[in-house]
Amino acid sequence: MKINKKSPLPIYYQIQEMIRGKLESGEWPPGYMLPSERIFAEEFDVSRMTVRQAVTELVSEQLLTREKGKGTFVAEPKIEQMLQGLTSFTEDMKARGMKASSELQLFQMEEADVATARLLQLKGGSVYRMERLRLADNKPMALENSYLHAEMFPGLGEEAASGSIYKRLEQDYGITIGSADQSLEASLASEREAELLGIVPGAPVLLISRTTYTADGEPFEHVISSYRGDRYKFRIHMPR
Ligand code: 16G
Repeated sequence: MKINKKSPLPIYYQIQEMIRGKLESGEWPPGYMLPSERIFAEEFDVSRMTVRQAVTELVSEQLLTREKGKGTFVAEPKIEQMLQGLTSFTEDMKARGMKASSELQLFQMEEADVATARLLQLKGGSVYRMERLRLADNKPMALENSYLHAEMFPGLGEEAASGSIYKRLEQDYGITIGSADQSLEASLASEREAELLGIVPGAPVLLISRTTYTADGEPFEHVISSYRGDRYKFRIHMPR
């Protein structure tokens, strides 16, 4: 493709449109590494600054990602998640033809803090605390920190964390999952979250907090999850 230096369209814009074209046609698929700024600049006989300007805008639109010391890549498409309907991570991924898996970071029984005890309406003070990195097709998507009502699930072991916890609780403990209250807010990845999620510290994450109830209205889990802001998009249908 040629840059038209006589065109009234700014050069950086022409480069940007050329890149957009390659993304739309699939010629540059997700994960593709873009040529370096230097090569781009030589090819189009423009300054590196101009190339950088074109690329920076596409990075801020999240169509491209920059990885320190590696280069600029075509971004993976975001997973679009409907907010209606109470589903599990495993179900969500399955519905997309993706394989859900988990890496267990922590599983222990502990005393609930005041806020968690209140949310779970605990009489005894114990919860199972479970921290799991959730992966889709082996790529990290979210870090989940769950607190489960310990008295409701006696003998729950660490192996329960490897598959779908919802399925396990329904099958082995006979609960019917009924509803959830959920909030969603913007946040920034901490050092630890970033390392586990494969993003840079301070990158945007979506913080979701969910309290889930059985069909009888008993709260059984409270979960705080950080979802990768570059991989997730939530959608809701709002009839008026
Ligand atoms: C979802 C839920 C989480 C639940 C998990 C169960 C959020 C925002 N939502 O990720 O509350 O514990 O699904 O998934 O984290 P599983 O049945 O596949 O283990």
